[in-house]
Amino acid sequence: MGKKVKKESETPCKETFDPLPVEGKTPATVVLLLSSPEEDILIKACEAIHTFAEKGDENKVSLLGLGALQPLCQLITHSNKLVRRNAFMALGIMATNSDVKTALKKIDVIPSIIDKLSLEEDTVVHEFATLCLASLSVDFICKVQIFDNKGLPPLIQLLSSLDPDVQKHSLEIIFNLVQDYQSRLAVHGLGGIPPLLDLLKSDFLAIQHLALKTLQNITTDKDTRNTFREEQGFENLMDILDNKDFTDLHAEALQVVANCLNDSESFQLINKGGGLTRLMEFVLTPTAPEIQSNTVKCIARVAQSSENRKLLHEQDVEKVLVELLSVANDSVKTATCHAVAAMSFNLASKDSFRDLGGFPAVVQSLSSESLTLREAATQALSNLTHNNQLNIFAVYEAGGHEFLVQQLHDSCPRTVANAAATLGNMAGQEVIRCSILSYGAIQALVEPLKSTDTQVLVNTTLCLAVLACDTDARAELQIAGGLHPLVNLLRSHHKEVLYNTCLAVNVCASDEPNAVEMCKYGALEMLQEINQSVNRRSRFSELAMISLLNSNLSLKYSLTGCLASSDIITDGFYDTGKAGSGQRVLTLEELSKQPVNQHRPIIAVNTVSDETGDAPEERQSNPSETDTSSKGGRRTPRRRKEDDKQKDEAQPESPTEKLWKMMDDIPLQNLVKEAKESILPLNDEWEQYAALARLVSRTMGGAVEIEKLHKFPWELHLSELKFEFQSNVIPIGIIGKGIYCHRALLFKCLADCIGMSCTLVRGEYNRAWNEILLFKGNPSSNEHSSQPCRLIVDLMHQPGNLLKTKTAAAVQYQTI
Ligand SMILES: *[C@@H]1O[C@H](CO)[C@@H](O)[C@H](O)[C@H]1NC(C)=O
Ligand SMILES: *[C@@H]1O[C@H](CO)[C@@H](O)[C@H](O)[C@H]1NC(C)=O
Ligand SMILES: *[C@@H]1O[C@H](CO)[C@@H](O)[C@H](O)[C@H]1NC(C)=O
Ligand SMILES: *[C@@H]1O[C@H](CO)[C@@H](O)[C@H](O)[C@H]1NC(C)=O
Ligand SMILES: *[C@@H]1O[C@H](CO)[C@@H](O)[C@H](O)[C@H]1NC(C)=O
Ligand SMILES: *[C@@H]1O[C@H](CO)[C@@H](O)[C@H](O)[C@H]1NC(C)=O
Ligand SMILES: CC(=O)N[C@H]1CO[C@H](CO)[C@@H](O)[C@@H]1O
Repeated sequence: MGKKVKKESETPCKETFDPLPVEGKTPATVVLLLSSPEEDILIKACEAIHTFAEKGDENKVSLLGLGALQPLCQLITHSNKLVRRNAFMALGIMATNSDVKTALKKIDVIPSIIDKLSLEEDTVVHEFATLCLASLSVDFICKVQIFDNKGLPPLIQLLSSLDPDVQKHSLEIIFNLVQDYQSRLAVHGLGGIPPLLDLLKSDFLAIQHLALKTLQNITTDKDTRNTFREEQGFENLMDILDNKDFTDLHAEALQVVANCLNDSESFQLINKGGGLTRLMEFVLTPTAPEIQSNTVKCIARVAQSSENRKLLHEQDVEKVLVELLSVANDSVKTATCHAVAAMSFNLASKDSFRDLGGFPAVVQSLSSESLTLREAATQALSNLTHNNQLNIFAVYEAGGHEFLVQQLHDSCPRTVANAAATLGNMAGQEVIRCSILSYGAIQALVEPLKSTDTQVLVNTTLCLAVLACDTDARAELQIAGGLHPLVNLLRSHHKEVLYNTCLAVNVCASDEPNAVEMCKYGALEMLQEINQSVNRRSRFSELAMISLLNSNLSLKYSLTGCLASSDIITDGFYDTGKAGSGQRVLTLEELSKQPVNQHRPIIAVNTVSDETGDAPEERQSNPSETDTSSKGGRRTPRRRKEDDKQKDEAQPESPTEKLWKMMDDIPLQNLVKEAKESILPLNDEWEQYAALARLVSRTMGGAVEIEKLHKFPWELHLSELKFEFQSNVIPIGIIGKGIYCHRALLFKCLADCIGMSCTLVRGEYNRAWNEILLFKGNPSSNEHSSQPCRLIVDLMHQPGNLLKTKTAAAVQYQTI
């Protein structure tokens, strides 16, 4: 404590008197004397107890056991001044013992003690009354009692006592009290600030410390700060900061300054008096790290307001900050990173920081042992790289992205969140994105995706959405098992998390394997649910759902059993039947390579031959390729590999043929041609649909009476085709006998090819149908209303019949 050493409680007995009358008596007898009716005896008994208690804790405890406490608590209110005083001396000393304290709490003594804090009382009474309260005031209940019994006003008065012990004890009580909200707010209103400021000039270091700590607590309140300013609090603090003899107090004084700097008024005040320049000088003079870090805290506080940031920037605060980053103390660096983050709301400051070469030091901090430093450094980087290309490249050049990827494994959620935000900022640049990915960012993001911390989730999902612009990244995410946790986040009820997750799902769905896997985890169902909630639905949830499905109609049909009229079937479409839940929908290539099995065939659509895009006529004119047999419109397609017998030879084809190709479907090409030629010219829409229906029906075995359906040998036919082509995949055009599901698919396929419009809906038990939308009225009547009419196309029983939805006929067509 340097030269100023607090005067420890010297012999408190300021007036001597003869202890003889109780000398030689046992403590038990003395305690009994406390009930004496004679004041002289009481005075002496109290004094003897004080003396005895002062000798040690054992004595205090034994006095407690002898029942000294109760009478003493009464004697402190005795009408005789000397009795009161001596009783307080005894009680004050005893109360420093924790057993006594515990016993004392059970006696309702606090009101009587507070009562004796009035200025009429003797200084000695003040000293021991406050000593007693100081002991008690560490306890929460006692604090409340002191407050409720209006203890603060007399205690604040006693801060100006001439006796340093009274000052110190009162200050201790007040410090304990202001740990709680209500007292913290009360002190300034009770005139506590001026005496506290006076105590900053005390000759006793302990008192100065306590006064600063108390100020530090109470200046968290805005009104208190206003009073503090009005009472020249700043000038007092600056005097301390300017005084080299007070270095021990600087760190605490700076804490108070930091609190006050939350108000722009304080900042103006401190700046007007040249305080800012002084702070900057202060921070650069090599001092204790605690002082440096507290000064930077002041700067960070100042930087909370945009005007202040401008001023700080004009004063080249960035230069100071960059220098501080090289101080070899983690506390200093941490505080500096916080200040940098705060300053980076100022755009010019962000640039200065880069121009001054600040990035390498921040990046270096990422590999520090200190958790808080890493957190602060990632925070600074996240702010500095926000919307700032040059800073992004500066971090990249300093190798920051590699360390940031490592931070994604950090145990501190805020660090992870900040690192993810920074990487997200950086990944917009392709070069950087590739480099980030090369350090395993995708793998590192998988764990954070399972976090329960909202901020982590917000930032990692966004980061993922940016990184997943890269095809390889998406593949990597799948391999790393990231799609499942990502899809799980679709359950989130946090707006931003959900929003970003949808964004990421949307990007990831651009690869079919990913889309398929995400569907497997229930992404579609969840998105459908989200789409039903007004609160949860967003532009991105719809986008995500659409891209999941529309990137792949085969998948959509398989999973949802429904294609809208806007879903246009194209070549490569295939119908695997209804996908079992959790079952992966295999690719057409995979399916066609499977050995022939007993399951229903996969029906594939392919209207083109390999080399040229269309012109089926030309092909048809080549007799070796087409063999249109008459029976049931049955047509034989040309095999892709030209000739069955030369399968082996066909395998090592030219290198340009690496890609697996679908079997050509000449009959389908012919059907498309026929539809175009015979149906499009019809000028009534009803008639067009009916004609198309008849064409489809004719192709697949003609009308079948509902009663004879079970005799219609479509299953045998399909088995034969599978056997004939040694494939589970059957091109739709070669099917000569098909029922609802095959016909509806062909109908949809032809309609889409020639620009007519219909849906395709799968029902149970091989049912499927097409729904069309036509305006009311039929060819025979001229009554056309503007009311559109939903119709089911009969392709089976009375082909060409258009059945109004929900009618008995339609329902019968749709169900068994
Ligand atoms: C009061 O200040 C002390 C440091 O002097 C600090 O440890 C304590 O947490 C503060 N209390 C409150 C409630 O702010
Ligand atoms: C100062 O403001 C910051 C944020 O602006 C806040 O976190 C802090 O608690 C405030 N401090 C005081 C002492 O009011
Ligand atoms: C850094 O400074 C803090 C005070 O701000 C101090 O507590 C700590 O011991 C210092 N660390 C080192 C390594 O010097
Ligand atoms: C990332 O998380 C931090 C909290 O750690 C938050 O302050 C910040 O706004 C987040 N960034 C983005 C881009 O959402
Ligand atoms: C989402 O819901 C809206 C309103 O219910 C609906 O119009 C839209 O078609 C739905 N989107 C998808 C993709 O299902
Ligand atoms: C649809 O998804 C399946 C299953 O992954 C895939 O095999 C097929 O190539 C995709 N087809 C289209 C047209 O997107
Ligand atoms: C744009 C940006 O990232 N702002 C952050 C900068 O740092 C502060 C904390 O100092 C955050 O609260 C901001 O969100």
